[in-house]
Parts: sequence; C-alpha cells; structure tokens
Amino acid sequence: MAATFYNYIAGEWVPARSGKAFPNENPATREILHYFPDSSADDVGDAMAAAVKAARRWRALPAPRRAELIFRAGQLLLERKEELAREMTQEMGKVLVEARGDVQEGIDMAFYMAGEGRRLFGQTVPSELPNKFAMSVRVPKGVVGAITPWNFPIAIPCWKLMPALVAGNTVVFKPSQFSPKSAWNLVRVLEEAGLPPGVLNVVFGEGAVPGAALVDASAVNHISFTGSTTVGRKVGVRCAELGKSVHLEMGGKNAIIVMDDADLDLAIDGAVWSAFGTSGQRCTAASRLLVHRAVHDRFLDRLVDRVKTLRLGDGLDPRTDVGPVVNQPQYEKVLSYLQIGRDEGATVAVGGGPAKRDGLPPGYFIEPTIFVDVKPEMRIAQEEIFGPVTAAIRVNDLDEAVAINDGVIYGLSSSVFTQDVNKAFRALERITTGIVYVNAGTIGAEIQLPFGGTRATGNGHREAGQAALETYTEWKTLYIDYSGRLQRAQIDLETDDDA
Ligand code: UN1
Repeated sequence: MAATFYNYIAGEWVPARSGKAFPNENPATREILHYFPDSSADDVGDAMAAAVKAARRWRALPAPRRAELIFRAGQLLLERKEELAREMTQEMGKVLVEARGDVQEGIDMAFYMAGEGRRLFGQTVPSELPNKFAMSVRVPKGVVGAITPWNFPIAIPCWKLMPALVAGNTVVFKPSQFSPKSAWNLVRVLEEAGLPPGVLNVVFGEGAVPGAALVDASAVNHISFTGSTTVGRKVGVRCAELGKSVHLEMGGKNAIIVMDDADLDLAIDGAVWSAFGTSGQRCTAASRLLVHRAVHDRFLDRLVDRVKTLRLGDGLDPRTDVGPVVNQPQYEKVLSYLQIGRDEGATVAVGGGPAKRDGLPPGYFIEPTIFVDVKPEMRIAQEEIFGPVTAAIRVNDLDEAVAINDGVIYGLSSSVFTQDVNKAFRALERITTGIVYVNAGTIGAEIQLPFGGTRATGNGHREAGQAALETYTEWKTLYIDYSGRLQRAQIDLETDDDA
C-alpha cells in the first residue's frame, strides 16, 4: 500500500481538511507511488493564515541569520542528492543524471541566495540638498505564493523559495500534482534546516483548485508562477484585478540555428541534448532546428542516425537516454502533435509515434521524433509541444534564421552554432529571446544569471541571479534630513553657505 503524505502548515504535517488524497504515479511503470492531500481553498486559507502570522518575526530576523538556514538547507540537499534524485526520476520520469542535475540546481540556488543574506544591496546616492542623506533598501513583499511545475521539481521551487525566504518573505508553496514527493522532500529539508513554523507552508492538490485559491488569497502579496502560457495568462489577469504583483514564467518554442560553418559534431550533440533531454519537457527545449541549406541534409542525416541509437526506458536504468513523458494527458497531447505535423505536410525523419520497443515498461514512452520539410508557420513549428519532438527548417542565411527564430509568440532561449565570430555576435545582438547561447544548445541555464524570456514567455521579470531579488522585494526609499530646517527638494536650490 502506497504511503500517504501531508501538507505542511504552521510547522505541522496535516491532511487536507476534506481528508481526500490523490495518487502520485510513476510515468515509466504506471505504479502508484504515494498519495498526497487533495487540498481545497480551506487548506490554502490555513496556510495563508500561518504565513501571515509568521511574517513579522521572520522579517525582523536579520537577513544573515535567515541566510544561515538557507545555507543549511543547501547542505542537506547536497547530503541527500542521490536519494532525492531517485525519487524525482520515479515520480516524473527524467533520467537519473538529469534528476541529479535538477537537485544540483537547487543546491546552487540555496548557496547563492545564502550569500545574499550578507548582501541584499540597496543604493546610497547623494541628495540634491545639503545635510541630507538618501538611500534605498530592499524590504520583503510579505507573503509570497509560489506555484511550480513538475519538470524541474526541486530546481524551480528553489529558484522561488530561496530568494523569497532570504529576502524575508513567508511563503505558501503549491507544487505540481505530478511531482509532489520532490516538493515534499524539499520542504522537509527546509524544516530540518530550522525554518520557524509558518515561514514556509506547502499545500498539495490536484488540478486548479488550490492554485486558484492561492492566487485569490487576500493576504498573499506576490505570486510567482511557472507553467503554461494559458494558465499563466489567467493568473496574470487575476493578479491585475486584485492588485497583486506577479511574476510569470511560461512557454517556449526555442530554436537552434546551425550555420554552414558550424562544427557539425558539436551541433549534433547540442541538438540531441536540447531536443530530447528531459524527453523534450523543458521550457528551454530545442523544438526547432533552423539549419543552413548548405549543411541541412548532411546535418539531418547524421542527427537522425544518432537519434536512432537513443535508448528509451525507465530513467532509473543507467543505460537509458530518454525517459517517458510525465503522464497520460501529456502523452496524448504529444501524440496529437505528431498527427498534426503529418497533416500539415511535414515528413517524419525518425520516430513519429508511441514507443513499442521490446522490454519497455508500460509507461508513457514516445519515440524521439524529428520532423523535416517543416515550414515556419506550421503549428508544429509555432506551438509548444513539451515532448521529444523537434522540427527542422531549412534556412538560406543568418538573417532568415534570426527572423524565423523570433517569429513565434514565445521568446525564451535560442542558440547559434557557428565558428565565425562576426556571425555569432550578429546573432547575439539581433535575436530577441531572453537567453541566447553560442555553440551550446538551448538548455542548461546557470542560476547566477537571470532566467526568463520575452513576449508570451514571461511578463518582464526574471528568475535567478540578482534579478530574482527584484521580484521578491520592494524598494523602500529613505531620506534623512539633518539640516534642522525645512529643505524643499526641487525648490531650495541655492547653496547654503553655512552648510
Ligand atoms: C524549465 O525548463 O522550466 O536551462 C527550466 C535549463 C534549466 C532550467 C529549465 N537550467 O534548461
């Protein structure tokens, strides 16, 4: 019998008030691993009340002290990396090496943000008036609601929780229903690291109910959401109605540009890794390949040969290159795009359907698929598929490649393979996505730099690096006049000789 796990509210592990629970399924084997609380608005209300209650004392604790707890959490994640990675693979399917990388990304963020406890820099600037001091400091926003996806079940929560907590916010965390155990493991680590009760609360749930309740919760000041553009847009509209600040990280339709002078071996490695890593279920995945006509056929022939050698299987098996997709709805969605691509007139160069290989467990396996003869306006070249599928488009030159690259609603990540420094810099300058790589694929962002995208990918904010602090803090501007008389800014501009 699979064990049941609980929400964490006000420092206690508690079931949903309704007593209901939902199953957590292994996408490789379809076995039920655990049950988690199927929470409702009442449970979110309890978590919000706990976060409000804890807020005053938490923000009063000096930031270096808060950061020590985050540092301790980083150490615990490091100690448990292997165990956490295995549980992640079991519940969402990515291969073990990538699950380890996911946990590592969380560790990196914990250590980086722990350092921020002794920085959290503000700005001190001269006043225009004598005997007056002016500065700005960062203060927490209050209660933060964090809504996270299943594809990076430790890393993305860490992108949100670590900066939010170091900056002095309290948090209500609503993880994806498709990776609850990883979220539970992370919260347990933060509990053991010594976070006071109520500072971090986690509410599990199936479907939209607890997420919507969190967005609506009156005392939640800021929402940070990572997920689909469809849901994110709704979250953004609701936050606008309620006057809340909101940070959205949404879809992508990223491309690798392969120029005629590219190192093709390198470009093939980059394409395989970026298109089929995490079974293509990254918002940064390379779901388009824009290949110069002079190398198009050579590149694709070799890429297809390589993709044929990829081994599908359970991510826990060290021989596996590509795991399953995360669940039945996602499996069906990806398969429907394979049909859409054919109907649009694209050609399947490799893959193209459910994987029916001998020895595969009964999970959601799809053959790594490359479409060729793709036109930039086809749906498979415009819409986010979030599966092991990529679409190759023939291009004539860099300008055309850049135009096609940017000709989608999304703007997350791009990459260009070229040995020509002029072309590389031209691409870096012109491409309008939030992240651009040269001679590397579209995935693999590092946590000390801003992460996020333009257009329908985001709403102007960035995750990670210093940019993360912008979304979890408010600026407070402080003026101290020690002249002993009323000095009027913009008006009393004569220099005071007695100053
Ligand atoms: C995501 O796919 O939602 O750059 C995040 C990368 C990872 C993060 C991906 N560091 O691919």
